[in-house]
Amino acid sequence: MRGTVLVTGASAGFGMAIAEVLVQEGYQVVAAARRMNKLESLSSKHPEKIFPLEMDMTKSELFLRQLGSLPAKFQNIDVLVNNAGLALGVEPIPNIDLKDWDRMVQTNIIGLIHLTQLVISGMLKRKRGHIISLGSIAGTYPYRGGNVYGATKAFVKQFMLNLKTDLVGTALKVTNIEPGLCGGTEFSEVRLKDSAKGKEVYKGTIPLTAMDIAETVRWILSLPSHVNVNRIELMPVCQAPGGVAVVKT
Ligand code: 8X3
Repeated sequence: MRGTVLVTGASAGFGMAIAEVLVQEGYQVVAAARRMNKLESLSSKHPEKIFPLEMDMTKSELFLRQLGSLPAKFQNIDVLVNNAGLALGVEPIPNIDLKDWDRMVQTNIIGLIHLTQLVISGMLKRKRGHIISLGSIAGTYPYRGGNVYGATKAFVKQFMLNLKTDLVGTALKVTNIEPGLCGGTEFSEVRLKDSAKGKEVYKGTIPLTAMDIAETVRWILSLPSHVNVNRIELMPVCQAPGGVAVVKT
């Protein structure tokens, strides 16, 4: 067994693909998310290797108890994959819903930092561990309507770089993965609050897939113990980082 991985947001998309790829790779996985039915069907495929854990990223006050309730063989987390996160809304300011902003901050920032802090203490004691977060290109490149979503991902990027800096001199690794346009997940359907419009986003493109991200995680974890990937940015060939806005009057 290669080690124990805790993947948040494991009920779909990136999280589910990462859980499946890492099980193939010889890890055992704690698959965390709100939707237990999805986690249970994932874990039924690999009952010895995947433990479903009900976890809502907006309820960080429960994390300590939830981690403490894990079966003994899943207690020592070697790799934390902070995948849970969401975008809500695509409208530019001021056409936003403050509840959406709060939920993104609560999930993408507060939940992530609280869980990371809890898991790191065990990693430091065991002198072994890797924190991997799913950031986004939106944390680097602004775009209209990206407002708080992009800002949460900029936070994640800087938090991960600062975490690496605080942990230098230990054996722990820290990585931020920053994907661009990625299809076949619930991301755009959640963001647009509309399934058909969410699918429309990818028409005429060949986006990244959840499997591309899972393979990136597999590669990062395969590197020798002295190599740390601080940040890795991925876009599909059909996307580019350019696009500085100019409005002519
Ligand atoms: C979202 C990336 O390119 O879909 O994290 O806005 S993109």
